[in-house]
Amino acid sequence: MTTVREATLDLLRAHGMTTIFGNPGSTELPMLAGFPDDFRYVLGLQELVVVGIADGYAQASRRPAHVNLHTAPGVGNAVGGIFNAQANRSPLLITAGQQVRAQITIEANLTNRDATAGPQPYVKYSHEPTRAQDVPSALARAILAASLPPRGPAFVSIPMDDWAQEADADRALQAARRRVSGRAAPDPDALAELAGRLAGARSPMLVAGPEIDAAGAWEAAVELAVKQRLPVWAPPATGGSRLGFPEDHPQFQGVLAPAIGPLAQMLDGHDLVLVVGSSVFAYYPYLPGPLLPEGTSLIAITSDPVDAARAPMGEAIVGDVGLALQTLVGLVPEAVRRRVPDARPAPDSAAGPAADDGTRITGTQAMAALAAAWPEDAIAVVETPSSTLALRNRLRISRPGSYYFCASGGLGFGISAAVGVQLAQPQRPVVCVLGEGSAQYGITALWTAVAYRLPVTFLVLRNHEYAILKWFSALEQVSGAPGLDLPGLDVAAVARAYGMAARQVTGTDELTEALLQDIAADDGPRLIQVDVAPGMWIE
Ligand SMILES: Cc1ncc(C[n+]2csc(CCOP(=O)(O)OP(=O)(O)O)c2C)c(N)n1
Repeated sequence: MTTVREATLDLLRAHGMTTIFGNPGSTELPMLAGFPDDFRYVLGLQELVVVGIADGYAQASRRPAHVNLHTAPGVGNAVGGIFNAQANRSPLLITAGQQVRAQITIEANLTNRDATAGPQPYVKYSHEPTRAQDVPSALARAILAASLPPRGPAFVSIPMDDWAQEADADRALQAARRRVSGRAAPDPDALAELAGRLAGARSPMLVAGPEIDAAGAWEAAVELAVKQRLPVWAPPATGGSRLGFPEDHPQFQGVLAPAIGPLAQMLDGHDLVLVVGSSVFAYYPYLPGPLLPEGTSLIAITSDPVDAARAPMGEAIVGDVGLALQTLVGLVPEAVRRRVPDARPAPDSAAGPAADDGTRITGTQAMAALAAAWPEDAIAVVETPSSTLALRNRLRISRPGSYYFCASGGLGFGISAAVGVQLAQPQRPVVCVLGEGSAQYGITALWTAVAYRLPVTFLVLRNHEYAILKWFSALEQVSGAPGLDLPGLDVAAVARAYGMAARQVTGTDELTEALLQDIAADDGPRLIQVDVAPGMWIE
């Protein structure tokens, strides 16, 4: 007899999903019993972190990842991470344990009441099979739903007595064999019309979004920009989970402002704005103004029909952004008369004046030190709110798959995702840049980095406050808000308690030296903490 558990393991093998990211409880033990040798279990110590690790792994491997959660309280802890994963378009199969079927109606302890409602509305599919025999089919559907564009998490709740039941062998086999391709080509007529409009535009520009990276389409984006002499912008950093274009390219102009009024001003003078692989737009905060300048048209290409319908302005073409870019490159003529925009000036290597008392550097100086130590093949995982723009400007990342940021703004992503990215990309150095406040939300993932000897370098910028919230306070004309200071947090000490080599450094020279050493080391994770002055660091 084939059990539901055996059929499920075969299904996961058929999808190459032999890594399970989890935090176990009693309701998951029957699934994990006699854990097979060809599977790997990656333990996270709290569910937000488990989802974040899987999110990083799924993005950096471009493959669906399996998260296994404890019943109701585990799913509850995970919801922030699930929210992040849907914004990041991470394909996650999320399973959770449940009471035995005979005790669900009487709501015995640990019953996950209305289990399918828990992760809503952030999952693409949420189901608790009505029969044990349907578990493999439900999981197959969840894997396919998660993997189809727009990618995202899908959830299945599984009563703990289902695993030992006899599977429906035929259904399970058919479920394991299913494959669905989701790379849909955009309407060729719409692309042909767009190519004509691009060619005829006086001053078109390209906004290159995160989906280009997820689709492996950097090359086509560069070809289109070069052939059409387009100035290229990144969408607002708020939604920029990945980079869609080399930021050291001479045609790259910078990152768009995140608010309605200032963003529209940056589009001024362009008659056609082509947005590829980005939502239109991840606005925050609210600074009103017209959505588009007079005389500017906007056309977005996205694989997400919901995003296409939701956008507040412009036209949209739905389809795979890689296929769209390749087709457009073939259709558009070489633009000859258009002026190629000037490259952005290189950042000042002196990185500006020192901060006040000599013991603290600026965020800009910290990012300049990071740039000085940056190996070309390194990957940045970023959760440093007041220094994100300085990081982008200083690193000017030139390779695809080298930048991960949480598109939803939910904290707890950084440390966890860095662990997942390093698991997916063991050959590349991973550097995780954190604010000391942000670090606390995913802090237990430091333990996972130690336990699995993952050579991530964590850089903590400590400014003793929630600097970005003070910046927002000024913007929102709020004064006297409590809870914005963080005196005395020592992330290096916490890291040491988790068994990680960690040190405090002072000044840019010490910081650069420490980064060079720790990024080169490959015997496990290291953490460097440096004191920075509070402020918003952009240059
Ligand atoms: C889960 C979650 N809780 C709260 C917030 C609100 N929040 C946004 S930025 C921030 C402060 C981050 O502080 P820190 O990492 O020290 O960075 P800094 O602003 O000082 O650069 C907070 C609390 C959030 N984004 N996500």
